Amino acid sequence: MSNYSQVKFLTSAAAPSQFAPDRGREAAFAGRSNAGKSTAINAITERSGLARVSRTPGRTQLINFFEVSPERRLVDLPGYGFAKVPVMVKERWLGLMQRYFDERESLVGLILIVDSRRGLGQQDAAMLEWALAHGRRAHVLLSKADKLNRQESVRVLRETQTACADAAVTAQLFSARAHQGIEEARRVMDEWLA
Ligand SMILES: Nc1nc2c(ncn2[C@@H]2O[C@H](COP(=O)(O)OP(=O)(O)O)[C@@H](O)[C@H]2O)c(=O)[nH]1
Ligand SMILES: [Mg+2]
Repeated sequence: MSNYSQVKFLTSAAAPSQFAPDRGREAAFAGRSNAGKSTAINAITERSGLARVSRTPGRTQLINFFEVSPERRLVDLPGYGFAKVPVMVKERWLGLMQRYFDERESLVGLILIVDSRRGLGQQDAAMLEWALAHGRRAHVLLSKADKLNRQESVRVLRETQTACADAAVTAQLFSARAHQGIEEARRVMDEWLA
């Protein structure tokens, strides 16, 4: 059993006043809608229903806080990049993310979920910059790696590592479906939350 299987839902926040108390350490998960973020959180925690896997991307506009142990948290950030989302919703998302990254002292690192078939996009790069701007760590999970053959997966990993080399961002291949890279992701989080 991993450290993460005892994780409990704490609270959902639509505004900074609703954030969980800013104490201890937390790791946040972000990614484009449909990148596989909920599936990754469920695989890492071995809790299939913890983060809802949705077929309607872009719906969640809440920050969800989960407690791993006292003063250790996982944070599920709302997805981005969904074209059909109204401008109002996008602006609200931007405002909420800005406040979270600017003010959150307990945020140690960002786990960024990127669909391995798409690779790192502009908004993904912006998320990484936001995280790193305040001296946090960042680690990229190249998700759905089961959809790529070996040659393709090696190439996307190398491209991502090259793109992130200056910024001290680490990256790995990940597949919830093939149970690939789950231990590697847990080890990164263990280090951040220790
Ligand atoms: N093949 C494959 N599909 C995946 C994997 N992880 C997620 N998916 C699929 O990708 C879609 C979006 O997943 P979800 O976790 O809801 O993405 P989120 O919007 O980023 O939270 C769903 O249809 C999942 O079944 C994976 O490791 N392999
Ligand atoms: Mg989701």
